[in-house]
Amino acid sequence: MISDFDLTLYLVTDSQMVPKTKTLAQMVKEAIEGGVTIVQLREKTTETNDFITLAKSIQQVTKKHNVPLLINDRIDVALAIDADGVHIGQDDMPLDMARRLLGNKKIIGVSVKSSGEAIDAIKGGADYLGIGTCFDTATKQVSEGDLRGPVGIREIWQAALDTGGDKPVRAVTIGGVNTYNAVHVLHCTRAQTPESRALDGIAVVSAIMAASDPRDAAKTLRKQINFALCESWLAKQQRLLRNESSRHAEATVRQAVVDVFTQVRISSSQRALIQHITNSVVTNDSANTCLALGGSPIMATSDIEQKDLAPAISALLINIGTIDQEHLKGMRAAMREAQLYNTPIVLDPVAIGASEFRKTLVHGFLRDFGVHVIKGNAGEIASLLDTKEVQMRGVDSLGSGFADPVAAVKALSLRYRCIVVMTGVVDYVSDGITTFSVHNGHFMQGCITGSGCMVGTSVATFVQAVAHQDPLVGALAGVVAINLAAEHAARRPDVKGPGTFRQAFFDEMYNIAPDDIHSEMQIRRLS
Ligand code: 3NM
Repeated sequence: MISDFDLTLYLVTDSQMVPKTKTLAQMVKEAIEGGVTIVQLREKTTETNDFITLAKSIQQVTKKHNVPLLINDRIDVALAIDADGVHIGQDDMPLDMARRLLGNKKIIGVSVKSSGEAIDAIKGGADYLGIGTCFDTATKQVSEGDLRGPVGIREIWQAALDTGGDKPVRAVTIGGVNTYNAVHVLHCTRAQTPESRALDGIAVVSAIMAASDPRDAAKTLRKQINFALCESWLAKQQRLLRNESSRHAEATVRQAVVDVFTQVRISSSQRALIQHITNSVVTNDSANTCLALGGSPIMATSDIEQKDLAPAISALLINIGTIDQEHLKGMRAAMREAQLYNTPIVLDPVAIGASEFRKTLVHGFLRDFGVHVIKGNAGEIASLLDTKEVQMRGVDSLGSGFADPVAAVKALSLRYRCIVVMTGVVDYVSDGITTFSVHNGHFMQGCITGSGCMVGTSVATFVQAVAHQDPLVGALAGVVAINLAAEHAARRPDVKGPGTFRQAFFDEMYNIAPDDIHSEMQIRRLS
């Protein structure tokens, strides 16, 4: 078995995408200079002789740069030019025959679309897997039933890892992967065991082959991959999991929450821009919440301006409360751009259980975009988990909630590889490994409309400060800060009911100080 090759950025060629001014060999050369680590020559319609000539010209480039060249499907062509290996699909020559013909010194990769195929390929001695199809793609005809999304890809990856045992199991994913979604794909496909292992890389065709500058495209992709595999909080979490299990000790987290709160407050001369696309009931209250807590709200909903806004934004809050087609377009555009800058997204799936439309829409969001935080009440979390344990009526969660709330938030967090905040009389905040409960808050919050949405704003305002270090702490700071402000407001003698509470609530959000957080925060580590 060969394992000394680098799958980080895997280019699959398509000569039909090459512009008239360039040759395929030039494109491959530029792509390698930008950071491609392995190349697969894929020619579905080229005659054998032309294929061999083309393969030789590409091989000159790959050899010079010390990058392996694999041939798609055609073992005869691979043998003829002494390529580094082949990539075969399920309908191509069987793996054992290919291995007999090529021997043990050549790389053989196999396309797999299911756990069963992955298990067979691993048992059969494949050197790596190409797991597909991640997203829809214009490059290859893929039936809708073969689209897996990152969560589906992860299930296959996990099955491969479970089968491999001591064998070095390696894989990339393919299909619609590009600079916008590379980080999300690599995050969300992380297996649970061992130690939330990530895929070895991503395979792309059009993201490089159809780019006007393949060098630049490869460079940006490498930057995103590096972020996902080395610099992001999930990469850090993976490293920590290996070394230390008590990183989220309660005392450490308490201090970290105070620190994040202080950091957001003292930087108010350089307030972080918190972009909201939210519902029409709470827009004004959310903007005021953000401002009072130390952020700078921006409530731009049109899809047309998201590209311009994205570089300056520190966090994006998406709240589907009063969703319509225009807002939906704006939300998708904003999330797409946010991904390019690795800007944290806080998703509030308001009343997701109320209609099929909302459910489909949110599941589409979670398939296509990586969110840092999902915030919802028990009914919304239940709907996302596809359980009827907690029912909803309209925007409200009914009954006493989950029998095991920790298990619920952990399950959702592990499913989407994000922080989950579940609001209620007691709030729960989890990163899938560690879960905290928050016992601050006041029943008056339930007497004004939009108090749940304000928690979303608060979480976005604080999580941005530590989104790539420790978003669990940022989310906790957001939940604690707003709940403590509610307690302070409700205690005031001038508060007589919802109207005066609402006014006092904003005052107290503005007045709350790090010392208050330190002395009045009520959090408990539950797992
Ligand atoms: N194989 P793009 S999808 C060559 O699912 C290929 O196995 C796939 O192209 C699979 O990066 C695909 O342009 C095309 O979306 C991927």
